[in-house]
Amino acid sequence: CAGGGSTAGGGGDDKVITVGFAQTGSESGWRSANTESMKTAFSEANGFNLVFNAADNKPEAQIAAVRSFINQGVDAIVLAPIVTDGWDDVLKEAKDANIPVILEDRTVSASEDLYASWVGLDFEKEGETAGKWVADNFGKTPTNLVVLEGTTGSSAATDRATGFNDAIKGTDITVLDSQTGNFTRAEGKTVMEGFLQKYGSQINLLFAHNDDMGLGALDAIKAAGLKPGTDIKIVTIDAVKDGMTALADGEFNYIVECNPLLGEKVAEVVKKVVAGESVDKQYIVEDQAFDQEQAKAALPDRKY
Ligand code: GYE
Repeated sequence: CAGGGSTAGGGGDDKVITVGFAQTGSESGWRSANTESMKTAFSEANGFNLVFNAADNKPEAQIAAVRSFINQGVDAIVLAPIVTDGWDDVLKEAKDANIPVILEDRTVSASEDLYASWVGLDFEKEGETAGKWVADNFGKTPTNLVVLEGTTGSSAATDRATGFNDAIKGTDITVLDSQTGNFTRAEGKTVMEGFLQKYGSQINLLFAHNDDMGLGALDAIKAAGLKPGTDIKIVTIDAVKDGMTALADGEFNYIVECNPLLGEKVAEVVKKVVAGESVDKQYIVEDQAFDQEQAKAALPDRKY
């Protein structure tokens, strides 16, 4: 692994680039689509040798995976950090070993000079878009809300909460409860069951930080004899196929998109960084939002 600079032969296009990708795990439909997009972009046909690791959403396991990529002497590391904090040491080790790190999806709190670039989404804006819709539609009548948060300490959960809470400030909406469901269907269901036991039909509205937790909550709501989308209105983030189907079927009320198809952009950035070319510190991919009618129209062409 020649430290930095251009490789012999100039173009460098014919040299296979070995990339270690530290994925969070496989918690959601969004994650499956993201993993697939990354594997397609980092294929052999595109000049890559991909070493893939999924850490089952355990931060220590993900740090160990990055450390093992450093020991293997990969050409670049791509990291989808489970949580924001705790990356300083291992990112310094990568830097000392002259291995560039590119973040995808979520980001870290470590100093910017410890990574080359971040390809991600504006999570705060996603939360704000969800909150604005809630405020516009329910903000003027007393409305009780519960929240299913994403993984505690992840930038996706932290920033979505910030954007959402800012947008509902000063409205008649009361947050009855807010707990993590770790971005999974199973935990979304369990936590929603708890909310229903505690608050029953007082709950008017659910905001879930992703589709999967909202989909898990559907089971709990139906089991409690309530009608999702009617008795309890549901707002989520991601817009994966199953979420969009629930929206088109009237069981969800609004979804803010979060685009998981980041692979191509990440691969382009990795190629540039390895070739010693300059890249931006961050690339933010645009998202849209859907109501029930828009979901019906968009569903047939949905890629994920
Ligand atoms: O919304 C959720 C996934 O970090 C944007 O993680 C990602 C989030 C996504 O598990 O479904």
